[in-house]
Amino acid sequence: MAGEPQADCLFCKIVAKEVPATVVRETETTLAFRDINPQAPTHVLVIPKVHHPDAASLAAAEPEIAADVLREAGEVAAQEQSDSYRIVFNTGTGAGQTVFHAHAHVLGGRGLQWPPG
Ligand code: DGP
Repeated sequence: MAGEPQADCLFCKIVAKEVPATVVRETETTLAFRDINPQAPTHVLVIPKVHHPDAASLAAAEPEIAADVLREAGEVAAQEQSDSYRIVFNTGTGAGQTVFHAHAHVLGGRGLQWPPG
């Protein structure tokens, strides 16, 4: 069922504390932890605790939680003292999505080029 934990989902396992992660923020609905392969001095993933495969699916099914993810992304940037930062939602394998549990990348702490690759 939509939103239910998936046994084969890495980020559901991080939510369940079955896989360790360096958590920087946690709310009732979200978890923020450092990316294992950081692409910038600040590289934090903000995820909903509920399982949806990507950001648009989350927003369609549970818009309040999608808003929680966005708000927490801003809180992470503030906590990391990044006043300029980027929020990225890779969607689909062609865009580089490798984990099919909705997540925002919060990138900051260095200059970020536009357009991205
Ligand atoms: P994406 O490629 O957009 O699906 O982003 C998935 C990110 O998840 C990627 O930047 C690397 C990160 N990642 C993968 N496995 C782990 C893990 O076990 N722990 C943590 N903290 N991050 C992970």
